[in-house]
Amino acid sequence: MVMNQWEEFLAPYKQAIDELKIKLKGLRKQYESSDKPSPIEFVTGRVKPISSIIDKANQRNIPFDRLREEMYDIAGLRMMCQFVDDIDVVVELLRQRQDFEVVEERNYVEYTKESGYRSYHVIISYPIETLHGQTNILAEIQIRTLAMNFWATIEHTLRYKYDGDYPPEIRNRLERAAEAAFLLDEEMSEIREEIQEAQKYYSRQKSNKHKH
Ligand code: 0O2
Repeated sequence: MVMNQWEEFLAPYKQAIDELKIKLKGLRKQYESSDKPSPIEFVTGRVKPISSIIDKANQRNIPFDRLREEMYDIAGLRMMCQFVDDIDVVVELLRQRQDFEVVEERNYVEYTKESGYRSYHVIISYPIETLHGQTNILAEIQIRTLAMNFWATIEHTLRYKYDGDYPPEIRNRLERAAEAAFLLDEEMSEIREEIQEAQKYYSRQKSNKHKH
């Protein structure tokens, strides 16, 4: 494909990212103006760089005329959560939306990848309005905790440097870091329960005081 064709091909993906970022960030804003704690910490989105699309298409033998159907993550969004339990809440919010359809879910939180990667992937079919009518594109939303995101970001950088072929020392450290991220998530979940119990306790005390 020449540059003009790429621009034309990527235009609906760019539009989808712009729209979805506003919509998903809007969810967080709605939580902020309610009295419920937000399960969403922050949202990011990007259109996959052309060079990465070409690399992935070559690795997976995807012909360019099948990219729209077979490459799910040309439009990619990430929703970061503080706690592991928030991930299920966010996934349920996505399932219930009327403005797109969830077409596939991949649960790498329960089924950790061999690399140590954890994240929940939701693939959606998203309708885009263009001058030539409506067209549906696929987008991938990755939902993960801050700890999962930290690990995945570092591992992704190293993956490029070593082309996935890590020296044993680095591989070992990455495994340990994945365990540490997992433990960090567990510890934080424990603290969350403590906080919620304390909040319940104090609100009970307060209402008792009012009664006497
Ligand atoms: P980018 O844009 O550079 O992040 P699979 O067949 O399972 O290998 P597939 O079919 O592409 O992979 O889908 P999958 O696994 O659901 O999602 C792929 C994306 O998930 C990747 O995109 C990463 O963003 C993320 N991911 C998956 N596995 C790992 C991993 O081991 N480490 C890290 N850091 N991220 C991972 P790309 O294509 O790498 O592109």
